[in-house]
Amino acid sequence: MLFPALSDPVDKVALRFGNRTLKYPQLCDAATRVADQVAGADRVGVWAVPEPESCVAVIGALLAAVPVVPINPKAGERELGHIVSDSDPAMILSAAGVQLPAALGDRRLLEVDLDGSGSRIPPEAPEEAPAIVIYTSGTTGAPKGAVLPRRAIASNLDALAKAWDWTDEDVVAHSLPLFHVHGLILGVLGPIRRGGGVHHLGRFSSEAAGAALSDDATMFFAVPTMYHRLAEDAEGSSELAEQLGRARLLVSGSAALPAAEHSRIERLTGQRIVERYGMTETLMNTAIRASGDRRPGYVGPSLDGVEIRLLDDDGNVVEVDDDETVGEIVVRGPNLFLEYLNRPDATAEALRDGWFYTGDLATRTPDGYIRIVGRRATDLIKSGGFKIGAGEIEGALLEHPGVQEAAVTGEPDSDMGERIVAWVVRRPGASPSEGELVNHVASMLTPHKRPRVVHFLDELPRNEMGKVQKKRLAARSTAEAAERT
Ligand code: MLC
Ligand code: AMP
Repeated sequence: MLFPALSDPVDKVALRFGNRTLKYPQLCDAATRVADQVAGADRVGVWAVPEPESCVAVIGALLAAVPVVPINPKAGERELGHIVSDSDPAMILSAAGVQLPAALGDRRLLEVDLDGSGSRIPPEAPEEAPAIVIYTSGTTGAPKGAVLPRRAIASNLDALAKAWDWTDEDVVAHSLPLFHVHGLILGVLGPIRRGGGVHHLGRFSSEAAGAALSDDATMFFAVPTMYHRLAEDAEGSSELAEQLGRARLLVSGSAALPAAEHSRIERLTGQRIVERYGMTETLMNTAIRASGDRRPGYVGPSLDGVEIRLLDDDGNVVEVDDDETVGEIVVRGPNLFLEYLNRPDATAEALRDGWFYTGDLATRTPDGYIRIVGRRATDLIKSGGFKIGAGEIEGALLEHPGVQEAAVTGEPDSDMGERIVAWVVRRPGASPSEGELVNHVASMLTPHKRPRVVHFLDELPRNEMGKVQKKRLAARSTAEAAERT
């Protein structure tokens, strides 16, 4: 059963978004109502605004065994069009009064009623049934829909609960978006599976995070960009530092937390952040245990039930756990997704003999601690914890009439981890500005995929095969940055 706490709901807060709260009995009624309304649908979309309706929609559809596609409400026309045509949802569930964009076409809209009440909780679906389809970027092309079964969600949340002593007494505060694994599965379904609370802050701010931890929250989930901003603010606010110090657990994930940031938070707040490492397709693979050694720069040992191997360049298993020999992380276990929707080719490439090839490069210590040192693909960028494919942005830039050639790289950024940089050759006679190109990408895809910097060049550096030499672009950018300082 995915949500045992809904079978016999107790009178305590399940969801809190600002001053809107839902207790378990109301959540159970409203979600059961959604389950009645979507029953029999092949798949439904959820317009994933950070409001309780989005959570009720997802939980209700899961009760009805109807697979859910959470949709980024800021997704641009191109991305929305792709998600809707690829996943073909029978209807879109949303909060009342939301204006849905034309790119959703003529999909039926269903407004979630928080005061609704349904008949009864339907019988539980089989463990292998698809539960959630999450769109995730690759190096090229449009995002792929990773189909996660109920088994992956349940087993992974239970493994995390064991790792973190996570119980129904915990309230998880966060301000993560509800259309990715981190915010939706860990940050909403996690607490509800435990029978605990979710405290969503809406938009991220250090002040809201501090206030939640002074109030009801016991755990805080965030990406490294947020911890960077918290550390910056806590430098000047002993009140914030003290509030962060009250947490039972501060958890970081979705991108590498620099060891220096880990130490800075510890110096300011007395808290040692717990890191975990995962992916859309695998959910969480490793985690530092609440009672374990919280080593900066390490994402901990594998979670219970999850097998991790490191493979060298020839595909052989790295047998030495010396924290020096680097290999690609491949993963096997109940946490894995089923497939990429409509993409058997991509599924076969990523999932071989039951092992998922993550593309992440790492070392392992003799006591099993994984240290992530890089990534196979240079065309994947992690910015603010969002995974972004360079090819997707290049494609969008090339659709601008003023752009003749485009290349996109990721560069180190102290706030975002990596920032998206575009290199553009303009068409003769055309002179699109940086702002125009940034807005073009933000509206076609989504604002978080927009380049933060655009360089205009006469030509892109290419090798004899005609391939753009991105390393030379990155070197050029580093040299320019050095000149500016
Ligand atoms: C800016 N904006 C624009 C714009 N420029 N809108 C339209 N056109 C433009 N040209 C808007 C944005 O929409 C946004 O609005 C606001 O301006 C600021 O945008 P931003 O600069 O992109 O946001 P920023 O403050 O930098 O965001 C930082 C952040 C965010 C950390 C809050 O990156 C974030 O939420 N990251 C979380 C990513 C995440 O959850 N990843 C998990 C993936 S799962 P508004 O209204 O939105 O503020 C995974 C697996 C695992 O990785 O292991 O967890
Ligand atoms: P996504 O596809 O958006 O789910 O992103 C998954 C990727 O995020 C992984 O393949 C890693 O590259 C990265 N990632 C997630 N958690 C961590 C972490 N704790 N440290 C380093 N990288 C991470």
